[in-house]
Amino acid sequence: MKTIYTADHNLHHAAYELIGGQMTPAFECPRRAEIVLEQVTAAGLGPVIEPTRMGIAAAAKVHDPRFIAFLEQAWPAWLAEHGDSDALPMTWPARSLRQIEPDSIDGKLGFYSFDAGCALTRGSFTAITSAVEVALTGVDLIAAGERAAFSLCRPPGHHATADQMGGYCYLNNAAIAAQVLVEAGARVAILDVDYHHGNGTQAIFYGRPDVLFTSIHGHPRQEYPYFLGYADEHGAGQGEGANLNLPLVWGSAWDAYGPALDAACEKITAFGADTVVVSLGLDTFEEDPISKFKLKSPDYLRMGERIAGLGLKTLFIFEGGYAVEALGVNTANVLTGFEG
Ligand code: SP5
Ligand code: ZN
Repeated sequence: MKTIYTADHNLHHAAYELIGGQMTPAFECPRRAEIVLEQVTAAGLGPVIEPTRMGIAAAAKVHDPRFIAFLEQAWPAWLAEHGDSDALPMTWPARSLRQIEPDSIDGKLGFYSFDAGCALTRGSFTAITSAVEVALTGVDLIAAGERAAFSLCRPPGHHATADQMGGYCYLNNAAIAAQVLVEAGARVAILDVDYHHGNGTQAIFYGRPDVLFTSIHGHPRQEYPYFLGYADEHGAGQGEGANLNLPLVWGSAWDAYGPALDAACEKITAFGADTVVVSLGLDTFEEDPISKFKLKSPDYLRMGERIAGLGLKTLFIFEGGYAVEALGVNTANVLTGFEG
């Protein structure tokens, strides 16, 4: 299958994140995409192509245009206020507070985020734009008749909601791709295998019957994003039944993960999907520095085989995974297992 990639992702490089009370070098770093590119190439999975430069107009199909405008305009405002340091929010419109967008750049950063995991830097918006283009070029390949494609994008997307960034995610690459596929006539299911619940993707499609969201992730009682991802979230209104969460406890290995993946795949088949968008996070790996599942490198071959067993058009979209040394091999293993 083809991999879509551009070096533009390097323009987004946060210096630090606050984790466990310490300023720590950002886990979501450019090297992640580089090592995946190296290993996808080494595995001989197929050509690597540049994205088509179509811009991000399609992002407004799932995101609030005011949020997109904020992302575009935040850096110059931050630079004028604070100088050339990473733009980070520190105050949020939490339960007792008013939900009104302020004029202050610090206030806007809080208004349009749900955590402090999303630094904006000088080149971030260009990288965010390129990630959407990488995802949408994958859509174009599928629409043109390819069975599968791999959108190797950074920054990731699945935590981003219609109007909030969080969890290293700014625009929701997978949700935008799924929406464009739906509008092209596909019946779309999303399979989110990132270790963290895809709260943004779930929220975007929660009231809709036409897109199925399925996710296997660390249990929100224990794990980020803490406030969504429970098993009793089935969808709302017209979307009732089109959401399936399969939370697993810390320490889960393939013996628990494999049956959860089977359950997600059975739901996708019952939904009658003809296309699956895979939010491909590799932070389920046993050596991931911020996660607590125990998948091993060969398990990713089995993951790819099981996804191929759906027999659907498949768009893989890169999400998380922070054990950088093994990240390339683990990603290539999913795609190799899929190709069979
Ligand atoms: C796309 C994606 O994978 N985003 C993940 C964002 C996670 N941010 C919060 C991480 C909290 C980690 N806490 C465990 C610390 C282990 N020392
Ligand atoms: Zn993750």
